[in-house]
Formats: sequence, C-alpha cells, structure tokens
Amino acid sequence: MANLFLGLDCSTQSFTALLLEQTIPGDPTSTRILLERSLNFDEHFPEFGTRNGVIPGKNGEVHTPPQLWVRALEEALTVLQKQGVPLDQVAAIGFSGQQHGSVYLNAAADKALAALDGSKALAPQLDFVYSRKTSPIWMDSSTSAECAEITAALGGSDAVCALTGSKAFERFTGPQIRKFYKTEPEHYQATAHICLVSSFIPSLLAGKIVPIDPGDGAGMNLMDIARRQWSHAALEATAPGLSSKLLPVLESDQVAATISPYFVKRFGFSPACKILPGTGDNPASLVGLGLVSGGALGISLGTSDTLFAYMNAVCTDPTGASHVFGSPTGGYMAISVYKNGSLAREAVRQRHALTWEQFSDILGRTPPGNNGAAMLPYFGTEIVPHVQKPGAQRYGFAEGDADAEVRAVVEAQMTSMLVHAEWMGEKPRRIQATGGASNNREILQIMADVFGVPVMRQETSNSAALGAAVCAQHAALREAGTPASFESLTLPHVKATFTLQPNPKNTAAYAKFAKLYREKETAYVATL
Ligand code: ADP
Ligand code: XUL
Repeated sequence: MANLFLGLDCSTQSFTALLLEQTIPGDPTSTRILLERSLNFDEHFPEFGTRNGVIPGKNGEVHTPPQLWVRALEEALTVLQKQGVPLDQVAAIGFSGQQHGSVYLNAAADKALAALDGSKALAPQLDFVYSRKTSPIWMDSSTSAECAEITAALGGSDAVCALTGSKAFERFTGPQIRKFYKTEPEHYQATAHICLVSSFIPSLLAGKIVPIDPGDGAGMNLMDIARRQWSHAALEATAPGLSSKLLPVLESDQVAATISPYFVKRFGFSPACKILPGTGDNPASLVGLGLVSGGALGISLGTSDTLFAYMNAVCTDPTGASHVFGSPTGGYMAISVYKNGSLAREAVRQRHALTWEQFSDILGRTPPGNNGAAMLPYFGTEIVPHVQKPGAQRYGFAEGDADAEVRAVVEAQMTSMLVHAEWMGEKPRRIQATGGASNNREILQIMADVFGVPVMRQETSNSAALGAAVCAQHAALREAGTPASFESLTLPHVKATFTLQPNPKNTAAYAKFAKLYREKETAYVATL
C-alpha cells in the first residue's frame, strides 16, 4: 500500500494541506507529519475581494464565492507538486471544511465533473455549474424568519433539538436553504445538488457528487441525529423537493470514490487513490486531537472559538445553546460555537493598535479578575448565548482602557465557555487546545486557570487537516485488509508543544468572576 495520506481543510480564512507519512511498512502507528501548507484566501486570491475569507452582505448575510475554494484546491495541489511531493504515493485523501456553508450546483455539474480536461486549469471548467453564485457560510445570521418557520413546522424548539441534535440556528444549512428557496425560487428549482463545503471539495476530486457525512450533516437541521440519515419531516419542513438534491448520508470513514482521472493526469496521483467523504472542521479536529473517547475537552481558537468533547450516545443541551454532531469515529460530539472568537480578539487588538506581542504582555501583567472589570464581547452577533444585535458591553472600565479591555475580552471568552459547557457533564481531566490563537501562551494560561485543569497545546495547530488525514489512513488501511483502530492511529499525534498548569489561586478568583459574568450575561440577554 502507498504510504502517504493527505488531509485537506477548507476553513474560513485559509486552505490547508497536511501530509502524513507511514515510515515503517506494516506499522500503521509509525506516522509523522511530513508537510503542512496553508494558503490564506485574502492574501493568495485577492481577485475574489474577500476580507478574512468572506464577503459580508446586507442584513447579516455573509457569503464566499465557491470558485475561491476551487482555486485554493488547485493552488494547494500545485504547491505540493512543485515541492516534489510524490503524489502517486498518496493512498487516500480525507477532507475537512468550515461547517454549514453550502454550494448549489445545477444539472450540468455531473457531466462537467466527470469530463474535466486534465490539460486545462480546474476552476474555469466549472464556471457554469453553479445555480447560486455565492455560498452562505457559517457567519451568516440572516435566517431568523426561516428558523422560526422550520421550528413551527416541526413542533417547537425542543422537538427540533431532539430530532436533529440542535435547535434551528441561523447559520445551519436547512434555514439557509429555505431562505434561498423563498427568495430565489427559480434558482432553487435549477439546483440539482446541494453540497456542504466539506462535500464540495471531495466531489471535485472524485469527479462526481460525494455524499455528506454525519459530522457535518448534523449542522444542517436536516439529519435525524439518532439514525444518522436525513429526516423526511425536516426535509419537508425546509423546502419542496429537497430530498432529490441530497444523496443519502455516508459515514465519514467509508470510501466514497477513487480519484478522478483529471487529478491523475494533472497532478500525478495514483488512479487507486481513495476519496473519502469530508466532515466538518470541528468533527475533524476531534479526531486530530485524538478525542476518540471521553475525559478531555478540545478547544479550538480559530476564526470561531469552539469547545467540544466526545460522547458515546446522543445527549442534547437542555439550554439549547450548544449542538450534537456525529463523530467521524462513530459516536457523537457535544459542541459550543462562538462567533466572537479570533475576530473579537483581533477587534480589541486593532482598536488599541497592539501587536500580538503587546496583547500578550498585557495579559501577562494584569490581574486575574481584572479588578472587577468585565465585558460581553459581542462585536458581531453571537451564537452562545443567542445575540442577534451586535454591540460589545463593558462593565467597570472605559472604552479607551487598553489593559482592561484586552484582559476583559479573553476572560469573558474563557468564562463563557466554562459556564456553557456545564451541561456536558463531569469536569474534564485536561484541555487540548488548537487553532491559530492557541499559539498564544498567555491566552492559554487564562484558559487553564478558568477551567482549573492543565491545557495542552497540540503540536500542530492544523488539527482539522490532521484529523482528515487520519480518517484517510483509517479508511485506506481497512480497504487494504489491515484495519487499525482510531485510538492507535491518533495516539502518535497527541503531542504537546507545551502544557500549562492551572494556578489554584487564579482558579479561585475566576470562580468568583464566573458568578459575576453569568449575572451580567443573563441580565443583558433579558434586555434583548
Ligand atoms: P481558521 O482555521 O478558522 O481559518 P485559524 O485557526 O487559522 O483560523 O486561526 C486564525 C486566527 O488566529 C487569526 O484570525 C488570528 O486572529 C489568530 N492568531 C494568530 N496568531 C495569534 C496570536 N499570536 N495570538 C492570538 N491570536 C492569533
Ligand atoms: C461550527 C461553526 C464554526 C465553523 C467554522 O458549528 O459554525 O466552527 O465550522 O469553523
């Protein structure tokens, strides 16, 4: 069997390729990360006019053109080829994508994907396959009316949550599809296939439409979370004819196809290379962090901040603020998602014209508890708690006070995660941190102190791409008749660049602060 496994992650701001190499034949645990390359969308593809990977519209709309993702795939593979990576040794490719974002393809897509000409560039050959020019993504908060309509049709919020694993959320794909059907009925009608970002990229590589998996499918308000298949009732409540636009859900570790001849000719892949269905970036991160059983929490500080944990069986959040998604390893994951993650920290950093170093210095020299100052960091709309009107709230400090504001934003983010994760059950033994901002030790020290447990900073911050590569390895081994468990395949990668221990004195101060934070949040949400 070929000894390389490729993981591709199409996130909000960048496209990442991560290559795993099995170094000893016959020993699937002898893997190491051979190469990681990320292409930032704004920097590498300025012709699409994105800012932080997205194009904001009116009334809370946030879209990205799908052609940007096609260009990014093409460019990432070109970079690997130019670097001399033996792509013919890639046994399988796994995929991860920012969740909820949807791509709408017309009836010409099947033929176009199957007939790609390997002597030509990829993106221009697909210019005419979109029935919607831009893709709504997870930051889009424009579908409150559709959420209410779907909720009413399915018998209320609790019923939607029990059926799909989450209440109806604005960014979830079902409400987004319903809005498209209502506002552009003729384009909805012309749509033959609806893909998620995570199923669109594998569809390009397979040369045919690849099904959605239970990890990302659970982020649509369309999947019966217990059965891991589409819910007829949810499809009906969302838009007419929707079932004909979706293939049945396929488990993430099944092979969806072998690679299309286009990529064999153009990039030198082996025709035997296996294509997996993609999954969401959070389910992929769960695998990349080795969270294949309970006991530890994962926290990803990417564009969004997310907190997640593995669960054996479905157990939904009684407050309705969080979600249950399928885990790519089987089983489930509980997850809380914050929109005001890195972009809120960036907003504070930029308001006070600070470098990340200066931002970190302030965190290092200001006191836990912030002398009683606090913040609700709703620079944009928020998911946890549900806040549809942007506006950061400051308590006990002035807007111009950089020291207080820097500490306030981070303390608020970490405390909100603590209080909203209580429903997930017992205290974790440790936290594994990943994502762009996990490079920042001072932020992670506050995380350790607030939760009162050690925080381990994973060696690679590309845990989603790593998870996708591990899924590829898992499927390729099984197909080769030499299966290995996810536990054994993830273990070699659970390595810390550093681990921070909690300071008990600070943890006690934060317990008091959590009380204050909860009061402020409850009072503010009641005014909305
Ligand atoms: P995504 O995968 O969602 O596109 P990443 O995980 O790559 O995002 O994280 C990108 C974010 O990381 C940037 O928006 C930036 O704010 C943040 N970041 C990068 N370096 C630092 C740092 N030293 N301290 C805090 N945040 C950082
Ligand atoms: C998850 C979510 C975000 C995106 C982008 O529900 O909305 O975390 O997956 O990373």
